[in-house]
Amino acid sequence: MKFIHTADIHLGASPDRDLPWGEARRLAVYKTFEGILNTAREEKTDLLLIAGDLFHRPPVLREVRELAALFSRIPDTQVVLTAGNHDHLYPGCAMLSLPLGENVHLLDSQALSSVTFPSLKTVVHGFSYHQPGHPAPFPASVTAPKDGMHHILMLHGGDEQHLPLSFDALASSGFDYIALGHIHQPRLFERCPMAYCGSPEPMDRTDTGRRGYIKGSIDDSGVDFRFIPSASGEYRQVTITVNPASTSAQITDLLREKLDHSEKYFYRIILAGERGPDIRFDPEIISMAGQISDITDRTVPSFDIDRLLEEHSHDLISHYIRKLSGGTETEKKALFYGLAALLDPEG
Ligand SMILES: [Mn+2]
Repeated sequence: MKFIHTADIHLGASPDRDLPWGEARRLAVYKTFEGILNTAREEKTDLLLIAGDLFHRPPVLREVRELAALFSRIPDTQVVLTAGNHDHLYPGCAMLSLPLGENVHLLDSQALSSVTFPSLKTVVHGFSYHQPGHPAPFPASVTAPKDGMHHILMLHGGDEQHLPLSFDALASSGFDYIALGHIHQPRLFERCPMAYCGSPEPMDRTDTGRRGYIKGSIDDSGVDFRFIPSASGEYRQVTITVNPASTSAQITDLLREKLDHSEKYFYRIILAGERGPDIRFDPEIISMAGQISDITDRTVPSFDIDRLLEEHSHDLISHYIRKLSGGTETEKKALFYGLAALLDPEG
């Protein structure tokens, strides 16, 4: 039995919508999902598991019709899905109003329920969110029935407000595979057949690193699963350590040289180190170096302490310097921040 495990597709999301590549990112979310369905069709995948947050928000009728049309492209694949915190169900919602297709099984109950596929010798268990939150933890007492069938558990959550999970309890629950969703970073557990597949595309600039889904198989000899990269875009974080001589133009040149300018990569830039006391880095200029989503300036101004003590021997500045000249890195930072405020001609 071959399966694909995905979650957190967030159809309808528009990552980086305020940036020049926003439209391309919006389309990538759709295209990558379409690509997973194509893979399921080409490889005759038996089971497609979608562990919550297929949509970015509860879908409207139009979106559910489009989804049903997409699922009709893979009639030989059984689709099991649950609603997550983003696309939670509610009475009369579009997801519950329209048929999704004969091959599609929405585990719509708030309580754990299941769907059985006798020809696959497989039972899939899961539940759907009916609210945007789920502070109640998943009961540690749930275990897989021992009836000769393969049992798969789908869960969406794992943080404090969304189904707190005990991974230890899940590891000994006896399920043949546990398909987790909600956390966008992929995580394959080593001690047991359990994985967060992660989102197929990064959803925002904090989603750094690779993104994809899980492909696996279960038979009487056991389970096998691996991560398959699928994202057409990737956010990367790059730290530039400046020195007192650095300028915005120099950093821009450095980044132009250092960054991979493939369309695939989007960069979050962190500036660290000591900048010249009269330097203010201009994010607009630095952003011209490539596909830069945001810049965080963590630099501290550098001061010539001996010269300042001499120049300000009779005022507040020298008093302040003496008070904070402890020598630890934290004290130095505090001293420099304070001096920047005290000496700032515009402040
Ligand atoms: Mn979620």
